[in-house]
Amino acid sequence: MKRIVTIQDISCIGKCSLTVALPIISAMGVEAAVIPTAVLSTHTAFKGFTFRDLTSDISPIAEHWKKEHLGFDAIYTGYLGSFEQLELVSKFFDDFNTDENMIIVDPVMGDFGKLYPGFTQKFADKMAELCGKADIIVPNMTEAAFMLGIEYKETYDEEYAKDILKKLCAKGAKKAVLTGINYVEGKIGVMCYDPQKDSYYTYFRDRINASYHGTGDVFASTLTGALVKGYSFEDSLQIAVDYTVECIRATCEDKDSRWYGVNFEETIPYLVQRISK
Ligand code: PXL
Repeated sequence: MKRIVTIQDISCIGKCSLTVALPIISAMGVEAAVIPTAVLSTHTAFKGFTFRDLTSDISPIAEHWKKEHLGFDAIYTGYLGSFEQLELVSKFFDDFNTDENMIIVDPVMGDFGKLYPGFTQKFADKMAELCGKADIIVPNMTEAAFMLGIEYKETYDEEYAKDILKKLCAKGAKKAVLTGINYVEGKIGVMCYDPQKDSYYTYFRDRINASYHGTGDVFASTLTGALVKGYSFEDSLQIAVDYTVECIRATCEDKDSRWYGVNFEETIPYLVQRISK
């Protein structure tokens, strides 16, 4: 069985980060190993959340794994809460990256032009350095703008998105995927750039007029799972976008849905069926 290690926080309530990554990766038939970087009572969109930092556990966990000669088919990082964590994760990449496995970095830092609480421009600069070590990065436009140190644009065209992707890859990532791309009227999707082939790939779906927390985590977890399962990059992107759309649709249709995350649970059968074709 393939194995992914995912490094991010556990928000006890909030349907994001590890509470999303674990079930999705498992449902895809891939072992999910974790390094929880912090325990929060909720994600940071709630007021008054608690935050227990687990930075000091990262190195001992990694050292133990090295002793046991444990390895991973993919290393997937999400929300990271401090400069020290960025450093330790960078070291983790050095220790556990091989010619066979891949590193996927979701530089979780913000959305809609704003950074989440606690993040700064300096942090975005350091996150950009971590992204430089990745095989694939999956920022949204907000995260991309901060990592490039440019102004966030609410509206943009295809050329602008292409330029952003090129600039992101110039910082070292082997491929970049921009999520939540919306320059086509009524559509939303992803645009990717492969600098080795100098080629772009886009995949759009009809836009659903709703926005929920945790969709980036659903997307990145599914993408990583599909890649590890052996799907091509393009097919993996389609699977990840389609499942994310399915989760958003189910959330909109559910009158009892929670405001703080998507209904990825009742849509797991869709994902399982989708990858068993
Ligand atoms: O969904 C991304 C995410 C992950 N972890 C924490 C968050 C967020 C987004 O707000 O607050 C703690």
